[in-house]
Amino acid sequence: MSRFTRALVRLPASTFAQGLTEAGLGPPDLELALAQHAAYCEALASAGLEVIRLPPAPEFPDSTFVEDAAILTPRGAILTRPGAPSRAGEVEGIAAALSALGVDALRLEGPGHVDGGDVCEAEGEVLIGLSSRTDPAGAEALTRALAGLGMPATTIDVRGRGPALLHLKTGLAYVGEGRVVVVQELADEPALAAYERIVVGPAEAHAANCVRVGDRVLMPTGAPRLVDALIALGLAVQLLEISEFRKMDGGLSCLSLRWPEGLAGG
Ligand code: CIR
Repeated sequence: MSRFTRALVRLPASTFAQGLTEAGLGPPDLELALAQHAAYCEALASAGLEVIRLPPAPEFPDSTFVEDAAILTPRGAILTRPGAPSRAGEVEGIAAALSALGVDALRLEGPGHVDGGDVCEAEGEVLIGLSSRTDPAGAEALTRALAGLGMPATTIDVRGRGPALLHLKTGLAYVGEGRVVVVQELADEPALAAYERIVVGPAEAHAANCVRVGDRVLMPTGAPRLVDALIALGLAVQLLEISEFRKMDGGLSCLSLRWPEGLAGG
């Protein structure tokens, strides 16, 4: 499992409420979103990461969800081709930020689409979700690009696996030591057979999008059973309130691009 040295984030913009969402949880409060984002950044910093904050990009309402625009691996970075047309333009800003930080990212070839939220680096392999955003052509292009970096990939189809799975990582997180947190819909996925699966029930499904950073797992509030399960495994848990991001279909992982040790510029 990669250790992370830095995290790249982008502050929510004034247009945040105009982003894509199917959550049906009502409009987000920007002031509260900014406060929750600040707490998220503090949690990353207290886990030992250098946090690099990009300014808001109001022309892209969803641009605070930086994870979807690039994939950072210990062997190199890859820019995505987001599946939602309104988000395609986010990639250039992330490319420029990465370049300024010493990372020359590869570009995916071909017509396919990939969102970073569908890409999960686990133990020695990269899991790629096929979703409403990442299509087979995109997954194939990404698999080729990862192979060029010496990283094998496995594809998991999350389409039709529960209405809430926007991305693979909406329902799955790699938390280290060969363990994944998964929603029930992915619990019996053959591609995950080699992993110890920590299954979250429907009432806590939102917490399957959690993030292991350093010695702790960052997790959204409202999932006490999962907290107990992780603590029982010897993991430390830090809870964060991300209600305003959930209103826009976002989770904890989407809010940062985490820099694996070994990646240039780290
Ligand atoms: C979108 O629909 O693209 C944004 N409103 C939410 C993106 C969340 N990103 C992620 O799960 N990786």
